[in-house]
This record gives sequence, C-alpha cells and structure tokens, in this order.
Amino acid sequence: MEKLIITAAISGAEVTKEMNPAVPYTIEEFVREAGLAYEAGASIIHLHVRYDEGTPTQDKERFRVVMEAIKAKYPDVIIQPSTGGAVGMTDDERLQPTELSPEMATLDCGTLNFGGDDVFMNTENTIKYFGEKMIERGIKPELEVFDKSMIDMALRLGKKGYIKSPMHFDLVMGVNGGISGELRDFVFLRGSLPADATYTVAGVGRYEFSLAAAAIIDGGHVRVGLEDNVYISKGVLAKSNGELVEKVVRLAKEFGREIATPAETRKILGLTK
Ligand code: KMH
Ligand code: ZN
Repeated sequence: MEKLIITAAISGAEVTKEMNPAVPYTIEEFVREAGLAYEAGASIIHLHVRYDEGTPTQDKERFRVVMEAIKAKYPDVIIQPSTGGAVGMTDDERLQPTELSPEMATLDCGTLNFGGDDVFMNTENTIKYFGEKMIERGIKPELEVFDKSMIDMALRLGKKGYIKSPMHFDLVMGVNGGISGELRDFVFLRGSLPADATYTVAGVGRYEFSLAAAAIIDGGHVRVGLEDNVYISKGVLAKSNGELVEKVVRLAKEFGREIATPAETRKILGLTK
C-alpha cells in the first residue's frame, strides 16, 4: 500500500486557546506547533494564521511571515494555506495566501451551515473563481468536501475545466452542518470518488481517530490537528499537534502503513513546485 500522508491542521480559525492552550496565535507558537507536528511525522501543514491576540486573518503579509518562519526551520515541509479562512470573509480576502504561490491550498466545494447562525458560503461561482486562480497560480487544490453533494460539484466543475485531475480530496466529516463521521458515511463518500483521485480524511471532534484508522486501512491519507479536534482521548486535552500526529503514527504502525516524507508526499500528490 502507498505510504501514509499525514496532514496537521495546526490552528484553524474557530478553535481558541480557551479550548486548548496549545492553539497557536503568535509566530513563535506557529513555528513550535508546525515543528512538533512535522517531527512527529506530518508532511503537510494545513495553515490558518492569526494575529498575536488570536484574531484569524487571511492577510497575505501575516501568511508570508508565518510561512517563512516555519520554512526557515523546516525547509522541506509542505505548507497548505487555507482559502476557507473564517466564516464571513470575502472571496478575495480568502484568496490572499494563494498570491504567495504555495504548493497546495484548500478549495472548499460547497456551502454549509457552520453551527448556530453561521453559514460557510461557497457558491458555485466562488468555487469556479478559486479553481481558476489555483490553475493560474500552479497550486494543487485540496478539495474540502463536507458532504456528498460537494464531491458531485467538484466532478462537475472538473469536467468544465475549473479543477484538474487527478483530484485530491479532503473528506471533512462530523462538522455540525455537514455529513456525520459515521463509518457508513465514510464508505459512501469514499466510494463516490473517481478512481484516479487521492484523498485524506479529517474526522472532526470524536470522529478524528476512528476515521483515521478507517483511512489507514483503506489506503487513504489522514488529517489531524487542533483545528479539527482538541482531545487526545475522551476528556483529555492534547498537549500539542505533535501528540495528535504521534497517535496516527502509532495507528499506522499497527496496520503496517509507513509514513510518507515530504518528498514522498510530493510524488504521491504530483506536486511540481
Ligand atoms: N474555517 C472554516 C470556515 C478550509 O480551511 O479551507 C473553513 C475551513 C476550511 O477551515
Ligand atoms: Zn481549515
């Protein structure tokens, strides 16, 4: 079986230090959390940035500083900025980190309720616009799908030339407003992907490790991190993103999956930069 790509979603836009003190806000904290995840076995860092006091931002300059600081210490790690940002941001605000020519970036494939009164807006025109920008800038999109309809949207827009194949998906499961993280739904999503696609799974909250195990067995890849889940086990806060990655590495070892280095990850995903 192919080696296992581990992505660490180290920060997110919604999770706070009140929920887990390890959530990074300052540049030093971003370097620390990225480093611990990388050293534990993550080859991709999925990145949202914050200002020092914790406000999420898509500001290009803040991304530049954080990305350069991480790369200065861990030059081969793959940094995958979010273009989802935080609920309520405009399309152009969200796209800013793609101007820095990262190897990858997320591309969210549909609109969904996001808890309470929040709606995470991704209209068809937004998805087309983001897809075009990523092709223009030579960035491999990680297609964030929170429900089955979003896979269908990606395939439709792929046929129209907005997204290139082979596609790489992130099955984000267990968001309040998206598909659940039950195994039955994982089998359904996974079975809906094109044969030439790669995928990673991001189980939110209590689904993080059950879905990681499912993807490891299935030959898929895994995303973990404080963005998705702040606990290492029921009721016990994770000490760091590194601790969450270490748990995935242990699971992979039990099932005989080796961990992909950043160079191997580039090969598997066809990253060319
Ligand atoms: N923060 C969410 C509204 C992504 O990174 O592309 C969107 C999100 C998805 O986290
Ligand atoms: Zn994200």
